[in-house]
Amino acid sequence: MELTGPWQFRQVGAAPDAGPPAAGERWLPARVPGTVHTDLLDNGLIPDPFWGTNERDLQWIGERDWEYRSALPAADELLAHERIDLVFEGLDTYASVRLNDAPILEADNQYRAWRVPVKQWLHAGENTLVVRFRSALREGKAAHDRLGYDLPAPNDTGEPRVSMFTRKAPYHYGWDWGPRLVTSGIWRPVRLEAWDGARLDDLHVVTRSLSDERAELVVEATIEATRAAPGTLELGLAGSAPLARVEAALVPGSNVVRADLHIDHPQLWWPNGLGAPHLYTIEAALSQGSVARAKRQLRVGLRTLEVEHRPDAEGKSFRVLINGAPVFMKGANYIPQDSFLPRVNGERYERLLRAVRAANMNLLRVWGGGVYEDDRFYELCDQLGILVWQDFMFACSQYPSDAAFLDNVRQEARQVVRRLRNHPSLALWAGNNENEWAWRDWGWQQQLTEAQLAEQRAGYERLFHELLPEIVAQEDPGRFYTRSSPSANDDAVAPNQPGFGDMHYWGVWHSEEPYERYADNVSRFMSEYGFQSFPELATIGRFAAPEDWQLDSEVLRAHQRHPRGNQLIATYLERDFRKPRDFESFTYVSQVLQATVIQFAAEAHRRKMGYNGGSLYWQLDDCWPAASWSSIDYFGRWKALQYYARRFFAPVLVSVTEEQGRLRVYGISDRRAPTPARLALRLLDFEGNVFFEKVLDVSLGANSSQLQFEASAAEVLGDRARTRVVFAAELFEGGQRSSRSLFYFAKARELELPDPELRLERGAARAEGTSLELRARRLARAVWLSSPGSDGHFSDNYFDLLPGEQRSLEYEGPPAAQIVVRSLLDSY
Ligand code: BMA
Repeated sequence: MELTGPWQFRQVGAAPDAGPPAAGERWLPARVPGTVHTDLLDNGLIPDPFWGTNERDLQWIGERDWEYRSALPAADELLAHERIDLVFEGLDTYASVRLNDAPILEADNQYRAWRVPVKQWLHAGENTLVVRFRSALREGKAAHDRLGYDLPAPNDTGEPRVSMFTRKAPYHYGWDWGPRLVTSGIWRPVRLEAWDGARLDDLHVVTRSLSDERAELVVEATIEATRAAPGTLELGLAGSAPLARVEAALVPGSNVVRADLHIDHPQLWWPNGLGAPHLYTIEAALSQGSVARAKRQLRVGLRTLEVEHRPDAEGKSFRVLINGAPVFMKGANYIPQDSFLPRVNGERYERLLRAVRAANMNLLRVWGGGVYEDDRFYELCDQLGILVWQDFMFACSQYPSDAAFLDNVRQEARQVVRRLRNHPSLALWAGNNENEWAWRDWGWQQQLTEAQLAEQRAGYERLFHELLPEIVAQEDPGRFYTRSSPSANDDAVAPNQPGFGDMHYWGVWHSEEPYERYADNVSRFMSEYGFQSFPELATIGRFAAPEDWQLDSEVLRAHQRHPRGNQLIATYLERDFRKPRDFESFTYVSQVLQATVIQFAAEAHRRKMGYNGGSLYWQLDDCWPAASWSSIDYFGRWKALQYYARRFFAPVLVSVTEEQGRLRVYGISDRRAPTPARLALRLLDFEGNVFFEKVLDVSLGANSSQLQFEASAAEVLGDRARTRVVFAAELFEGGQRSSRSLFYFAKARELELPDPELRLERGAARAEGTSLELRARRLARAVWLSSPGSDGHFSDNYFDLLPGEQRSLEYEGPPAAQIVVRSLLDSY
């Protein structure tokens, strides 16, 4: 029985310190799952925290204590059960729970679930459940004072920084892409579970061996029993005869029952792009005598997955092998989709993960500054063939390591590993985000005394080199654990050292290096690199009034959390593009710039496949509407980068470079078998005159990047001006174009772009949308379709059209929407 309410909430204790009109101690309607912030918002007591600079005035919420209550009706029928458990899937964070005034639980970890047997406190009729939250900021401050010195956490915008003391999403305390909104509340579902005799606590499915002929599985069931009695566990595949039946003599408490299963001629699970992500549904039924006790369904995928991370001639590898063969990982870093997590519903998960699949990605990294995601997230990843690199939730901070803290983390890790280990999408565990690198290179050690240093170093090792890998080895044996990202997992090798393990490369952006440097900074797995942009006006309009639509307005600055963000965008923009004529043009060019830069990096990474095992840009999504590194904004709108990603992560890619005067064309394929293709090369001017043409029959090697054509750039160009021509390389398979690269010999700002004379024709409007035909008379750079005032999605956007080219598109949105088409020429 899920306890959805009605719930009420109130602030605890008066709020003597001035500040805004506090909610007072009145009981008000609340939502569970929910947060205090969203409940205050729903009651009209605070303005939208994302609007304008409102965030600043709402800091008091995180400093107060809050209380939730609900009446819990208990019918005789419920009370007749032998056991009644109250289960909280998540409490944010320091919570004292009372049932009919009896203290039943003290919680102190947002990431843990809590199960409390409550039958003894329940009575017939109405029961009162009260959850009181103490301010995480005050609790953190007390822990800070007990430690007696500051721990580094550069993204925490508080004073002092206390986020590391609380097992709560680090990004709630502020980040360089997100606001500081320190929530509390019952953030995941609460339920009552009534049962008798025995219940299925957990199922763990392990693939023992896998071949085309046969899959051998072991299912390990954890069963909680109330008394000594026999139990029967039956396992089968949905819709077919049982595969195994085990009789067990259950003892009171926890029991582990094992069963072997096999599946003949199994269908394998493949990540996106390589095959279907086939799932089997395993059904488990627990009974005692003729009484059914519990039933559970579990969807499993059969695949082998290995992370190869071993010393070699070039350093230390880092690549993923699936079903025996290396697979290049293409994807992005994922952050929580909202500052207020319970707002992320199934539809938002589905929309985002479908966009990930559409962009030809096969892996997301669930970054360590957020949360272990909802089950829904991993289920969708299983279904869509998206692998998950799962960080433990530690990021860019030094953490305490006292016994209580470590014990809390141990419980958290055990729970989360058990919860996620059955997902075929789960690829690997990582201890933390950037803590190893930060400890070494960010000046943290200089902030500490000798004694503090020794204490912190030992604590770090205890947590990330011992505790977490031990839990993974016990609960999820065989799954790869890397102690940090980036890391070479070797004390003698610095994290981020080229050639050794994964790399976060931030020379471009943070160090202002030209983006061409991406090509010289490819390591064994590129787990982070990124570049910011602004969202489109429709999104900006949701947090700023038109009079604030300028870069230096207070509101725009409040929605740019990287201290030098706007300046960096401007610096890079000037290097490559002409000065945008107005604010909207600026937002558009910022997106084209971001997409151009990240495409350059991702192609360089893919050209080095084999040596390099993957490319994950920073970052996929946003937790609020703002300027950031994301490719999809808070409202789900695709930025230019998301469209570009679909092209640069395509299974087959043609990539063109000019290096030391040599023009090189690479054919890149992720396919499992060699692919015959036709490579068509042309040099043309912006009017469509062709000066060079060549067609080659090529074979794209399986899972490889190969040089397919090379010539002197000067020879190809002849006497044509670099600013007036484009080199088009296209790959065709069976007459169908699978990839195209348009290579320009000059920066966008130097190109002498003619008026493309874009012509848009609309087909008949249908309920789902409208077909469009777009034609360019001359070359059109970065064509941008938009539908001001109505929120539609274009099947493709932000693309170049060659002279005379026509493109069919679909517009999904209101049939009567106005559609505007522009190109780079219109931006200056
Ligand atoms: C990386 C991430 C984040 C951060 C991003 C942009 O290092 O791990 O901490 O948001 O850079 O600065």
